[in-house]
Amino acid sequence: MVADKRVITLEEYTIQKQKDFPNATGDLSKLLRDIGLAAKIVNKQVNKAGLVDILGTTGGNNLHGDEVKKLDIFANEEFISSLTHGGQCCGIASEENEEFIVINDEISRNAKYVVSIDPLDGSSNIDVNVSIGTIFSIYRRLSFSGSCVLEDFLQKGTQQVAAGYIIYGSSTMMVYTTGYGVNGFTLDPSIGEFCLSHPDIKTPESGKMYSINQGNFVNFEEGIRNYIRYCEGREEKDQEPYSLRYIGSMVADFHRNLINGGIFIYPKTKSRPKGKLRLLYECNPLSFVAEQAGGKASNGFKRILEIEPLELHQRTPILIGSKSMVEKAEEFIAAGTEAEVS
Ligand code: P6P
Repeated sequence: MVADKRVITLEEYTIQKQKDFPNATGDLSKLLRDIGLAAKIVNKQVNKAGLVDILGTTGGNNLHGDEVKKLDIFANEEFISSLTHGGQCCGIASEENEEFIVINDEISRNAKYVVSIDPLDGSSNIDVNVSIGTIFSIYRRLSFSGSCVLEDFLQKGTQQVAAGYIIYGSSTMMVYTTGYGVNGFTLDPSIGEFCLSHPDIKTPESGKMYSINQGNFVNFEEGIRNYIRYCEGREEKDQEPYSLRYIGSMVADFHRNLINGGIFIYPKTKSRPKGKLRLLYECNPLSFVAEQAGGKASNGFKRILEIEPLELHQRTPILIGSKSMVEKAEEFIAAGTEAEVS
């Protein structure tokens, strides 16, 4: 019998998987499809960014002082619109908005999910045609009904119901987990559907690539500097040097390491003592995906998913990727910390 080569779309997949959960209402499936819809619309603009007047900046800066690119704003508005009209989400925390957004229409007001999102991460790469991405995290609300509240967003990463990212690269992919493994869907522009292309992704136990902004070397703690020296083959004679790959777009670096093996590190520095990357809508979602694919994610001392969020835009240092590489880096950090203390 000829194997069934028919593609499975994101919509079909979410419906199929829903059958595995008798109590499933279909709300999460619809929410994931709402995210997929916004991703397709953003993808269309990203792919022609050089041709229309959405390149360049708005001339403004976001609340974190980062220069805001027009595509940032477009992506933020698109995801907010899709989530608002989808009716499955009662609130949104976005990297582009200082406060969380309450979705208060009669359908969404009592929806059971909230979403934290970085609508377009790595946007400094937009004008130079480097891959960028969207990162999202979905939680069940803690408040019972009516308008969502801050506590609905300030939940540990272990409480995520689903999380994932879209990478707008040589192809556009949506990769996500609901806690039962990781699956990747590639956008087929000819039919306008995300199609299952990478079922049950498992990240290699180790790898030969490390991703870090080595330009900050002098500002890193000793343990990180020693781990970099190890990656360069200087620490142990039988250690083959790794390759340094740093795109400056977390989703792109993370995705490459997820598939091929590797480690991404954004540690604390003298100027950023809490790190740069955001816990709620960058580190928690990618850490959920990493762990579900057999990898690891920590702040050097503690599992990212166990960090208690205290504010929406909280930053954290992060080491994420192949399990044995993260553990090796943690050993260097621990040794470096001991040396500093002694
Ligand atoms: P740096 C992009 O601005 C971002 O948030 C991540 O996507 C990326 O990994 C990191 O910052 C790059 O930061 O300080 O190395 O330019």
